[in-house]
Amino acid sequence: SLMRPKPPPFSKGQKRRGVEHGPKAIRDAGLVERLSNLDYAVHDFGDLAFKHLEKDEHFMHVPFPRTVGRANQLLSGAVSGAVGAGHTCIMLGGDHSLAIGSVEGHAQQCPDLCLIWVDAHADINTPLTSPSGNLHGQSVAFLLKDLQNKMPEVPGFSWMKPFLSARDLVYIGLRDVDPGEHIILKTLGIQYFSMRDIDRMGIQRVMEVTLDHLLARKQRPIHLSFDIDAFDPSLAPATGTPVNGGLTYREGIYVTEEIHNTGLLSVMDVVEVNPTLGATPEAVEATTSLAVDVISSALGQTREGAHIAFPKIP
Ligand code: DIR
Ligand code: MN
Ligand code: MN
Ligand code: MN
Repeated sequence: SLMRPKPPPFSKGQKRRGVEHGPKAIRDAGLVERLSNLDYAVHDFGDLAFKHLEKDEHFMHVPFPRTVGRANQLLSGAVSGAVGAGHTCIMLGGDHSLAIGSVEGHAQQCPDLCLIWVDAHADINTPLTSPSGNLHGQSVAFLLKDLQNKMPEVPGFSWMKPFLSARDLVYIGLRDVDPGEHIILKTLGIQYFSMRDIDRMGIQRVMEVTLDHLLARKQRPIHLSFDIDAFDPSLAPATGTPVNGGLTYREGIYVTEEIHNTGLLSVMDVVEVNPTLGATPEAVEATTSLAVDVISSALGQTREGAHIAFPKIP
């Protein structure tokens, strides 16, 4: 099987520059080598070339709507092409607004996909509920059919229609949810596991309920959208909106191991790694090598070890 890192440098879904350097930093941390060691034939598509549009006024208080919309349109085509060619696709961000194009492109090939969103944040604001205006806090709202009549027509996004049902989405790791987002989560009955739920249930039970919720009726492709800020800031300091009390290393890796074990992972996003925000080179290195670990784990690296079929003890 062939897997393809597809890293678009991009930062216009939020206000802190630098996150567009995430893909290079994750590559430099050895991603391709690690995946090759897992016996994948890795094809690195390189970076997509996103244009910054000169005329791109705010929509309401949302900055760069056309630039973000256009970038996601391009990304959608790239992800759709890779998945359509039969490959597992890794999308490196860039900020989390890129999940709009990534999930949309995936859904073009796999309309029955389900979505696991691992994040400190719910990213489900609409332009009307968003306190910041930033599109990286609104990605999920663009995807959901259930919010269609709550979403204004944002310039730059007329190429897409919402396609995902609220019941096909599960959140893991939430701990910074805006009031408008909380109304949406509760009103739509979205399945979520906040850090409090992880404390209460343990990550093993959380994954059992997550996979049961999404896959019990029918096995289908999984889109894993992993915001590095889901991890505790002590592990992933180089990110734009860190929130205390996040996933431990072991909880995060357990999530990706369980998703790998379904055999259904189809596309994974890894976003919000910002190498310009680490306080020290070590802080940046910790964050990028964590990103490599979590991708490797999602693609089958195990903690217990592994061997090819039917070997003999040497
Ligand atoms: C906040 C922060 N909920 C917003 N969101 C972030 O701007 O909508 N998402 N940081 O990753
Ligand atoms: Mn996010
Ligand atoms: Mn986040
Ligand atoms: Mn963020």
